Amino acid sequence: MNWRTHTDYRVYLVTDRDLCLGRSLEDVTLAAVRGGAGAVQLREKHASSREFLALAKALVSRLQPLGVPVIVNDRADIALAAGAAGLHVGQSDLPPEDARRLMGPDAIVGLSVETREELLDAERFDIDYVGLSPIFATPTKTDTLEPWGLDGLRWARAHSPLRLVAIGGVHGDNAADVVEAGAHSLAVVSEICSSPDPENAARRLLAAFR
Ligand code: TZP
Ligand code: MG
Repeated sequence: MNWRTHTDYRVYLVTDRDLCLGRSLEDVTLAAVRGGAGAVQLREKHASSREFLALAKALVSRLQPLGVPVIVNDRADIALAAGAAGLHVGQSDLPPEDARRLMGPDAIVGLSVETREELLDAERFDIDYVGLSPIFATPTKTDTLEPWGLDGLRWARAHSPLRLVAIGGVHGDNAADVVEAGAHSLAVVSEICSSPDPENAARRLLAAFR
């Protein structure tokens, strides 16, 4: 499986176990994949390394045989040890060139960008996508800069050749507007993790592309 050429990013689930309403991450993630999520980022802000690795290995063994890459947030060591398909880094994490060197030429590497300058600068890296963060203000992550908004997203699409992953405040009812403004991918936490029906939540997001 060549993850860099075959991944379907249209619905990109970013996990938060605290928002899963008591259900297991595996159950929520598998339901999302049944609904059409084509990429999953494992994002753990409080887990120990051991716990993070165990979660990553579990998701890799369940998802990657289905053709869905597991992209680990921030931790190249966990991504490599788990055999994950990729790594996602932010502006204060491992620099993208080091992330690429560690992960190798075939891994997915994604980068968060919060400003127009960071977006334009990202073109010099060998990365698979940029996460435009945040599109809208969201209670899920509050330590963010000014939201891009739909106008900022349109500007990004007009000024960057990179694959644009829209994240932050994306929900079923605004998904079509976000796609229309230029997003190649809808990345969501709460819309899927906190949905009573994660499968249907993913399906509804996917429908925004038609
Ligand atoms: N990065 C930028 S916004 C965000 C992350 C991880 C949280 C998105 O969460 P939600 O619930 O989809 O708004
Ligand atoms: Mg980070």
